[in-house]
Amino acid sequence: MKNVRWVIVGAVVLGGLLLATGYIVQQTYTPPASATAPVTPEVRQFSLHLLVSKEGERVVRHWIPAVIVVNAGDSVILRITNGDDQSAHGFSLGALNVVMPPIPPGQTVTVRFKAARPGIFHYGCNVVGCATDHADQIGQFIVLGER
Ligand SMILES: [Cu+2]
Repeated sequence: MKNVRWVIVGAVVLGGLLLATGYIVQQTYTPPASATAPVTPEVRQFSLHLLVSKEGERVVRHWIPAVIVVNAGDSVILRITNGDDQSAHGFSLGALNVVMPPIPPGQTVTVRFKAARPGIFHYGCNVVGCATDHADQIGQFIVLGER
């Protein structure tokens, strides 16, 4: 009988704590404005570089940044620099109809376009045969938004 009484007291105390905790969490939690506000299209600018580096004896080229994230509807300005002083490289983000002619060594070009639809797209060099690592010169362009 004594044990049953302690079990009941424990259950009442535990239930009270859970209710108080739930009440406090409910009273103090407010979602951040960014989670509730509608996304307003912005103009987003990025500098994108095709950088040349060495991995051991092998010369490799990487787009930096390798991932660009924008919101659907944003106007995007890309300043694209070919950091390779030996050969021309291009830029293509075909899924969003962005295709640039070959960029001479060391040169920078600018392109402006609208991130018209959400998705995960790939960009890369479109000068076939530019270098042995041509196929590795890729990056991701992520457009956030509801489909
Ligand atoms: Cu290339």
